[in-house]
Amino acid sequence: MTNQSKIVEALRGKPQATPPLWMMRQAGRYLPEYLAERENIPDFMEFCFNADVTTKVTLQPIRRFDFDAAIIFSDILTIPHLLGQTVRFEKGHGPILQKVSWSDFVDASIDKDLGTKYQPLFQSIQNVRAALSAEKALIGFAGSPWTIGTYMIGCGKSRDFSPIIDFAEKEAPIFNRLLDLLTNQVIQLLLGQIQAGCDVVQIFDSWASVVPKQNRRQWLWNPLEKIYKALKKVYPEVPIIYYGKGVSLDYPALISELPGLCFGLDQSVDVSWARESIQKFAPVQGNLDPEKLVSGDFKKDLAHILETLGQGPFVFNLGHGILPQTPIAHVYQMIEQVRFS
Ligand code: 1CP
Repeated sequence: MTNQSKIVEALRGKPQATPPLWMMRQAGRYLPEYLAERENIPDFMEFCFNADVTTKVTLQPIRRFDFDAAIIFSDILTIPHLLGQTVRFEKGHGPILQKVSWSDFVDASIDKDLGTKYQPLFQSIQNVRAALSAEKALIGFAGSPWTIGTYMIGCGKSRDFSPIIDFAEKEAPIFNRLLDLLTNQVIQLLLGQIQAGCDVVQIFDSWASVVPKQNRRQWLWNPLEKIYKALKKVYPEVPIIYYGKGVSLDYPALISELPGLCFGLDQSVDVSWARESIQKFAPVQGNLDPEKLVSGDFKKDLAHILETLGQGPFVFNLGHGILPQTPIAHVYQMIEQVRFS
């Protein structure tokens, strides 16, 4: 059965009278009910693999705000963690990944099947899908191979990406094998998520823009094409959203290569340009600045986004994840404006 929600319809190219909406990182630290659940399970990876709790927190923003889609609660770093590069989160630090020897790691990981280990996630997807009404979509996701790779090689969040680019260039054979194995893991994970009940999938490429122009084909677009083709072969009707932060100028070239792919716009993208260069040919999603949602000064920007993109195939979202310090009252105001203005 294919999903008929407004989001799925929009992502299949049909403009909606009122744009459907959800928010990247909508289940998370700005919500007191999420923080309360986190208190009970301080280990973040343990939290991610507890089907009962991920079911609950995935549904929290739907119950509170009635968004048009739920995004399954997990993290892009579950892949390295399950492959054996342990991921820890320390308060105020972000992720810390274990140091590993890359040639041993790649040799040991190349054919790993993580299907069994992902059972709690798939269970949670089944639970959430069963709890959602038919007009809501359930979104699955993964990081892009490049973005996951930056955390793996940098052993956490990088401020300076030059050591990673150096590694990718100087150790090209091993880096390319790592990207290949991540590409295969992302494919298996997304296929598993769709099989379990996700109606849409999104690929988060939050660090796409640090890739030098001459390396983008190899490090970003070839892996994306492989993922796109593998998913379309099995599930041609399931929309795929590519969110590449800071690389929207590359989108027009991807449209003809990857027909039907939907594009996430970050807050730096000029929406008039996006309408002419992207949305005439492919559905788009975005792009209110998350900082503006914190300050509350977003009415004009939001109106401009709706006016410019609202007539075409469009899903309203933020330009990046909601920030933890965002006042909840502002989220209600944003939704009100999208739905009733
Ligand atoms: O302390 C906590 O409670 C952990 C905070 C947290 C949360 C709520 C992390 C750690 N991950 C998540 C959930 C998460 N991560 C979702 C859930 C679904 C949703 O509601 O959207 C998603 C989609 C992600 C994706 C993710 N994780 C990305 C891509 C999107 C983005 O924001 O750029 C990235 C880069 C990560 C890595 C990660 N995981 C967690 C943190 C704090 C980070 C970012 C670290 C950094 O700033 O680099």
